[in-house]
Order: sequence, then C-alpha cells, then structure tokens
Amino acid sequence: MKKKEKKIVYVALSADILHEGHINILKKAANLGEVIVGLLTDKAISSYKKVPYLNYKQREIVLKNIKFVTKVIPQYTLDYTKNLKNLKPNYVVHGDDWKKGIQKKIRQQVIKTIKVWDGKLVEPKYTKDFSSSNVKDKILKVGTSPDNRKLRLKRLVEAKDIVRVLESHSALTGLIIENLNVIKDNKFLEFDAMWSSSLTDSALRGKPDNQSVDYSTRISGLNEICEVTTKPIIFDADNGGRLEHISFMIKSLERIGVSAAIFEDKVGLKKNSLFANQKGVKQDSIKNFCKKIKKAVDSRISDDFFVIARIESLILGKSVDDALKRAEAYSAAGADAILIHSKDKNPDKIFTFSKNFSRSKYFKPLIAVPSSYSQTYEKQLIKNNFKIVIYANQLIRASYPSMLNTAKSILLNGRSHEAQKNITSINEIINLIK
Ligand code: SPV
Ligand code: MG
Repeated sequence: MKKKEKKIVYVALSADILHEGHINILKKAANLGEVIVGLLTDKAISSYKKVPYLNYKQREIVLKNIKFVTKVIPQYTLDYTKNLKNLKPNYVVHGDDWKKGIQKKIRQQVIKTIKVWDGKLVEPKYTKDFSSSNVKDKILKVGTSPDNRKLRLKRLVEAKDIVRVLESHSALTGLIIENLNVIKDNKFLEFDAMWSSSLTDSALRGKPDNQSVDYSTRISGLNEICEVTTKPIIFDADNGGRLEHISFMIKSLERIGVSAAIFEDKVGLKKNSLFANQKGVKQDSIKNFCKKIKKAVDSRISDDFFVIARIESLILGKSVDDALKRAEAYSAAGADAILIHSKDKNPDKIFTFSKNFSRSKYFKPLIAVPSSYSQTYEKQLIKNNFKIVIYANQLIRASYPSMLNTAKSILLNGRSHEAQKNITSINEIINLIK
C-alpha cells in the first residue's frame, strides 16, 4: 500500500520570547502535518516591531528543539509569499490576532497566495495574555541592566537598515525617545537610541560647547536618563581629552551601560563643528588620533562597546581624499564605525566619501549627522551605505523657542492665560510620568 504523504504546514514566527501561545499554535499545526517554521529574520521583525532580544541563530536553536517542529527556514520579509510559493504548503497556521492591525494586509496576501494550490489558512484563537509584546512591555517596566543596554546597539546595527538616534539632554527627553512610536505605511517607526550631545548638554547648562561642562557632570546627567529608559546611548566624547584619561572615561561609560563613544579628530580648545568660523581649530595628526582610538579600544571591558572615530576634515575645509585617508587609518587602528561630519547644505561630499570608502578593505559602518543637510531623507542615507543617523540637537532646539515665547507672552499680557493654548495642560504634565 502506498504510504500516505504527510501534509505540509507552514507557521511563520518571530519566537523571541517563547511562551504558551506559541506552543499552542505549533501543537495545532503538528496535528495537521509536518510543521515547517518560517523564522522571521531580525530584519524582517524590525520592519514591524522592535528588534528581537535573541538573534536569529539563538531563536533557531530553540525552535529546532521543539518536538512539534520538523524544520526551520528563514523568512526574510514580513510578507510570506516567497516561502509559500517555494513550499506550497497544504496549511498555513497563524493566531487569529492578525485579522486586525499591521499584519492585516499580510494575511490577505497569504490567503491569495495559497488559494492557487488550494491551501488552507487555519487560525487558532489568539491567547491574549501571552503575547510576547506584552511580556516585553513588562520587561521594559522593570528596566534594564547596564550590560543589556550596552549590547543593544550592536544588535540594532546588525538588524536594521538604519539605526535612528535622537539627542537626549534630560530624563524627560529620554522618555520621549523611549516611548514614542508611529505607524506609517504599515511600518513601525521609533527612535532606536539616544545621542548624548556635548552641544546640548552644554546648552542645557547655559555653557558654550567648549568642554566647560566636564565629563563627570555629563555622565551624572546620563545616569538620570538611564534611570527611566532602556534604549542604547551613544556618547559624544569630544576629542577624548588626554590620552592618559581615556581609559577611565570608557570604563565610567561602560559601567552605566553606554553603548558607544564617538571621538573627534580635533585638538586644542574645542569649538562646535557647526560654527561657521573654524579659525584656530586644528585637526589632530593621524598618528596621534590613532593612538587615542587604540587606547579606547584597549580599555573597553566588552567588545560590544563601540569605539567610533569622527572625521572633521570636511568641517575644516579639507578634501574628501583627506577624510578617506583618515577613515582607513582610524579603521585599521580599531574604530568600529566612522562618523563623517559635514556642515554643508547638501550631502554630496559625504556621499562621495561613502561611495569610495565602501570599496575599501577597511570599510566600517558609517554614521551621518544631518543637522545642516536636514533635507536628506533616511532612505538616501541607507542607499549611500550609512548605518546610523544621529539627529543631534533637535529636541533642545524645539524646546527653547517654545519656552522663550511662553515667557514673553506672560510678560506682554501680565498673565499666563494667553500662553495656555501653546503649552501642555497641567493634567497632561501630571500624568506624563507614570
Ligand atoms: C554635538 O551634538 O555635540 C556634536 C555634533 O558634536 S555637532 O554639534 O554637529 O558638532
Ligand atoms: Mg559635540
């Protein structure tokens, strides 16, 4: 007698925090036939929700060892079509929660695709109390350890097309970055990390951006941000100060859970790079700056801490070739990523730089700070090989005119009533912090 062929059952999963709900789905799927799990890659997951805690390999090992699962294959997009067309499964199984929300369109596409070979969609009831997003929200409420936070940047760089970073100069701005997200074109959008800026840390304290605010003061401000957030932090280390002090700074940063420090290749009294007049500002020699990078790399406790070199050649009117020469040397000295800074109104030069640097054997992930070339879209940066975008000062620039206008309005009107319409209500501010 001919052996009856087993049916193929396809289940797409992220399986980051595995719980009873997943087992329920897999068990039901196994009752229908041989279960092939399409495991979403980190990239596929980050297109619609947060980057998973566990990477693809770790999640794959867990799933392969579940008795209901026959095989695990990668699913590279949220869309199932490619895997479904290859496998032509008899069944697709998914919890019924995807009938609404961001996955609704994906579901419709699945139904359309499997109809061609008469495949069936089976949708067990979604186990409400056990969504992994719920579990993650609970973890967020508990907070995070410095080590967990520190490791996150590397995971994001590996998983995302571009890591989106916004300046945070206070715990309150940290909370905005932590909690804000929007859905646009079926995509989940949020800031991935915080930028601890020397400019905005100084402005907040009414001081110029010339290292008048010392590292200890800035790091103690960071502590307050760390208390109420979990996202990674990139620290603006200016030029790192004296070589002999660098290892202490790196250790202090790592201890509180900072993920990266960016060192700029300038020497002497510091001036902010966006100042039109850079007279008197000097760039460091390649040799000397490489020593600093090497010192930082050798001082770190964890390899996951990023030491980033920031090149100021374009700021100081030097050529793209000069920047390229430096990028290769800094990369060879151990820099994990390169920030190519510019205060031009357009990104032409940094794109020429990235095109050439991408061909180099010393290529490392690139960072852009689009403050002056603010018309540039993230998608252009991605196309030009940038991996991290830092919005370096927008939150403090947003708050200043608002505070100034409110103060002015009170003076001009002899009361606060007129200012009310442009400011947060008392109720809102009371409820802002839970
Ligand atoms: C900062 O934000 O402090 C920076 C970036 O270093 S820039 O202001 O462009 O120099
Ligand atoms: Mg700075």
